Amino acid sequence: MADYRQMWNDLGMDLEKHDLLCEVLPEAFGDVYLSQENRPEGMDYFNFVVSEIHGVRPSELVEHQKKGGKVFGTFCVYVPDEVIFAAGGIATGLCGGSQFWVPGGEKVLPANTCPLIKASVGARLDGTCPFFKIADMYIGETTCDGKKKAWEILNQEVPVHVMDLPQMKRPKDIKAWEDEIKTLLKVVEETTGKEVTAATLGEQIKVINNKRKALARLYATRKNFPVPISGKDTLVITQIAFYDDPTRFTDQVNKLCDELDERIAAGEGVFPADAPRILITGTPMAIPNWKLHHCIESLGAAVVVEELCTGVRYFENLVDETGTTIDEQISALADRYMKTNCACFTPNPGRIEDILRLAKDYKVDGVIDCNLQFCGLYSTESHLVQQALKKADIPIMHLETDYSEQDFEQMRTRVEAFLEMLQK
Ligand code: BJ8
Repeated sequence: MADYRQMWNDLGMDLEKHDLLCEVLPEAFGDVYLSQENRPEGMDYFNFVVSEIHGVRPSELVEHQKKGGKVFGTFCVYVPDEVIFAAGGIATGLCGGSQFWVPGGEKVLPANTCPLIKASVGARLDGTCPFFKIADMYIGETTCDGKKKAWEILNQEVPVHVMDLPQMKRPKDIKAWEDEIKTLLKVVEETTGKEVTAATLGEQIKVINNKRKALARLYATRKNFPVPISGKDTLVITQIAFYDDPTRFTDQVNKLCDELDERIAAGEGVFPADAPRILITGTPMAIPNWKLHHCIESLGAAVVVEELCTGVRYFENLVDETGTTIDEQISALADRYMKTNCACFTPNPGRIEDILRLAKDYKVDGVIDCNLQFCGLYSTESHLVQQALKKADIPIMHLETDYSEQDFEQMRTRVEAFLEMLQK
């Protein structure tokens, strides 16, 4: 990695502690990613972005701030990036996916809080992630209890604007989300000092839709036999989507897809055509959480699709681009975002319908429903997910895990048994 110490120092980071993270990350990436065979050449860009994760993009964000720009950190796929970019801001995903940050979060949070929240709070309080330090404002949401309370703690460090996400999908709830987006627009305008116009918002709706289209194209390549790209590679690309420059990212994904199209035409893949095909559903996998994918794929099965926020929930459904006024555009944004099916909604039949549809479209052999420990929403919804899949005669296994490596062998044994069962 190039030398970014001056920047980290200027950001007030804990350099000594951060050095420890810089030591382990490349090794983990090497073990999980670079050890794969026959990877597409188009992965080079994404390898580079991960290898310089705390340097390349953070320096761009700092440059943006030097020119008077503002950076907004987000934690959920319901927060519309379009509005932030339209006001001249930059949105960057902040969810923490490493065990490294968990102890820092546990200093202020109950131990029985989900690791995603503990890691996110720990990354900020410990000063070991430049993204958390750079963001001028965090945008929270009222999705789960743990997050709601975490915003109050983080607000002592950095301004947090919380969007009140309705938890049902009646017309009045969609209207309420529209109002929340309008409030966000005002808050962002006040922070950046730039007005959002129908022209800038329309332009950013197109930019983010193009990113969604590129990801949809990438995922569609995985419907093929043999699958031309690993689940691990697709996961890291999706994780990068949360913080990379959207236009550059879209170009790189499309370039990779051109290569994947050639592979498909030549019948080339990364797993044998008869490798078991797995769909993963459950809680999001924030970077650098690659644990389950690594476990499944090192056992010879292919992860071909994810019903996750770091999966299809991030890019399915486009925003209608025909609105010509800000009100029309915000209504289109509310419609699109409220189509996402998170377990924080009640009832949430759309998620089960999505899983069944994806299982069919990607011709999966089995589903692994995996939630992070202490996520009451997804672990409770798992009952209904398992019921529906059993009814549809689709093999399913439920797993609960955290960010540590302690349960890796146990996870491996269970996944192995599940894969054997699929091959009988
Ligand atoms: S849309 S999944 S990103 S809320 S933090 S709910 S794991 S206990 S992340 Fe999420 Fe938005 Fe929904 Fe997606 Fe559970 Fe942990 Fe809460 Fe979590």
